[in-house]
Amino acid sequence: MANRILEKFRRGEKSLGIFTHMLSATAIEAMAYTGLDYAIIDIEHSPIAAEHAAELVGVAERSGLSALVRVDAIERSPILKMLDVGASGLIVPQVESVEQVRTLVSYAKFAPLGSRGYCQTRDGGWGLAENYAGGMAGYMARANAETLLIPQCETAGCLEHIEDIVAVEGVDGIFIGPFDLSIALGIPGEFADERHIAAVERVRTACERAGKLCIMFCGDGETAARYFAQGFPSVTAGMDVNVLQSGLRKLAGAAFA
Ligand code: 3PY
Ligand code: MG
Repeated sequence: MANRILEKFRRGEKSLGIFTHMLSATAIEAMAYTGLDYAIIDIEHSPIAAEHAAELVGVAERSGLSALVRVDAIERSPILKMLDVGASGLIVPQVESVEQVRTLVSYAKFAPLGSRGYCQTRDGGWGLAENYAGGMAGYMARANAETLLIPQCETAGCLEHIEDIVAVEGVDGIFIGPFDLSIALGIPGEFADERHIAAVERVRTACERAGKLCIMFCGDGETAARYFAQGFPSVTAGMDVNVLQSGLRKLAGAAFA
């Protein structure tokens, strides 16, 4: 399936996604009817592990949503596994330095950009999918261009070096983690604090200047609209569990009113 976030970014259009923590194929299938562009399968902050994530990537892509995976370590194995099962991109948390980002590129991108290990996998239909039309070299070039590698900016180190990090070839964009970033700034949860606002805008500007994607995280649609207006090309608005809770609270509130 086409990478909807990337296609929209290239066309100058905005994309909207959500994290999924629900360990549920049905939840992802339901999301596909709502106007969302992508789901992020969150291995970092949920009990979802690699095998389950592989299933959910397939469900999302078959349902018409692009599937990103947030991995839980800067290590070769989780990076490779999630790319090999066909994720449209990876979000990598807790990045601190340019060196770590170069290591990530080496795991996630094929030569000549990196040294991603090669095998025929689900990502290319085990050699039979349309992304193999140009043979092995064509597949590798296409994977490098179409699969997103997106470090998170949510540590003091990443913020300090953001302009250098976003300039690394093979980095396709940055995902801002406002919660951890606020902790790193010593102002937990204070998103209206001018230091937090300045940090977020610094990351957005660095991405814009580098011509790369910048994804902001927030908790609801109204805040997402404000970030779109600020110039973010993509916003991830909350988690499926929270949306379910708020819908059910509203329902219960109305029922017992
Ligand atoms: C953060 O806000 O720290 C995130 O990682 C968003 O999930
Ligand atoms: Mg975080």
